[in-house]
Amino acid sequence: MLNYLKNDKEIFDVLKLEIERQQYNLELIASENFVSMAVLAAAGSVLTNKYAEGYPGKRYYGGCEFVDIAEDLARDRLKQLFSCEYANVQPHSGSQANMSVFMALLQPGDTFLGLSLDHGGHLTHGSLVNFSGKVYRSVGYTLNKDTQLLDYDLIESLALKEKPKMIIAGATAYSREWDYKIFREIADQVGAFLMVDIAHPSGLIAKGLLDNPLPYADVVCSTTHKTLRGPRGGVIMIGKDSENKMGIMAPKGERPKLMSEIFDGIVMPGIQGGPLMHIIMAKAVAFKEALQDSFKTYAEQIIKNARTLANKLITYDFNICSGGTDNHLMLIDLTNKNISGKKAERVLGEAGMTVNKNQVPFDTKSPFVTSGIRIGVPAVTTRGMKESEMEIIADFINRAIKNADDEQALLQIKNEIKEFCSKFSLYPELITN
Ligand code: DSN
Repeated sequence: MLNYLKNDKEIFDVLKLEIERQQYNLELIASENFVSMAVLAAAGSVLTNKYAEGYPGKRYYGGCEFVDIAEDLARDRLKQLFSCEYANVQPHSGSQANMSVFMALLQPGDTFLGLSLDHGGHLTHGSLVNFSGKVYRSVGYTLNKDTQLLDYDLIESLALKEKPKMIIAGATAYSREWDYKIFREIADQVGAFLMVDIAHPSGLIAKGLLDNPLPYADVVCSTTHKTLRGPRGGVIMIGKDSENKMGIMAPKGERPKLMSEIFDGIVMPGIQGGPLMHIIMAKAVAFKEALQDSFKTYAEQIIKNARTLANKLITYDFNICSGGTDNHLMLIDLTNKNISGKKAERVLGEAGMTVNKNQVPFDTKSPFVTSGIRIGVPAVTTRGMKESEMEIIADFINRAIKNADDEQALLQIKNEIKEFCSKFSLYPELITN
């Protein structure tokens, strides 16, 4: 692949350095993963050349007969993965999938509930700097201060008080399981839509290792590039399609629109134009991979690895929020280690480990500094690392945080990690070609 860039020295260097960075560092960002060569090939294919506004069989451009097959395969495979009746694979990102739901179900100014960003939510779940908090009236629910777990009584009382039109379940930095049935019951009490954002755990849900929200939610959104290990992108799903619930009257003599038709119309032409057909084909490839039994083994290993890493870090006196993890990530409150999340991110980076600073529940530090870091294991698990490697990684993390101000010690760890990573080869084809 590098060969094709040899006449553009600056960009050649960027790609080479990034390939090496991925190869020789420990990728511990919870929202990242390494796609297969097949996904990479599809994402880098000639389908990038094709305009295909519309949907299979109903496009605004000619020449779509082959990309139609790719999109149909992506939709069918996604429906099979999550046992749902409707799938839209066109959203360019998780944020755009979420924006489609707001556009479909709410009117500007409507109230909705979402987990506060500083308690593990997402920008699109109501942050005031995001469209979700600017266009709509967002009310954030928080975690329980003592347990750092979801507080369903609090969510219920907030729903009864605020009478939201929609409730969002889902997070980017919450390591525990969600009770979607309770969310459904709360939503039903106040007549709200229930949207579930499974961007992070979708790969684990697809294989039945965490609860599937589709039977409970009106709509479920996800990204495709985290635990699902596909190309960057978003998807929207509905468990059981039905007549629209937004009171949109059908013109006389016409049947009412289905929810699926409303979502299709919002994604395109509502907020997007031409779909990224190369990415849609790469999604289809990734969904087929996720349908294999081997993906269940992978997903199980993610959970084992996250638990092992969290438990080992606890033995080094790291404070894991909520005391542990049920999924692929953990949030670490570093207050007792006297280091901010911002500094820890830099220090771990210097030692060859990539993480992100993250606020912890009830954090007193700003999002730019933070008291914590978020760690995830999907990417290192893709590389073939197992429980014994997680113990070694915990040791690397502990040593780096202990030696935060010792450049020599951090360099020593970086060298050890480089050697450690060499045993788990990543994209050898890309380094040599
Ligand atoms: N930025 C993603 C994450 O890291 O969780 C969410 O969009």
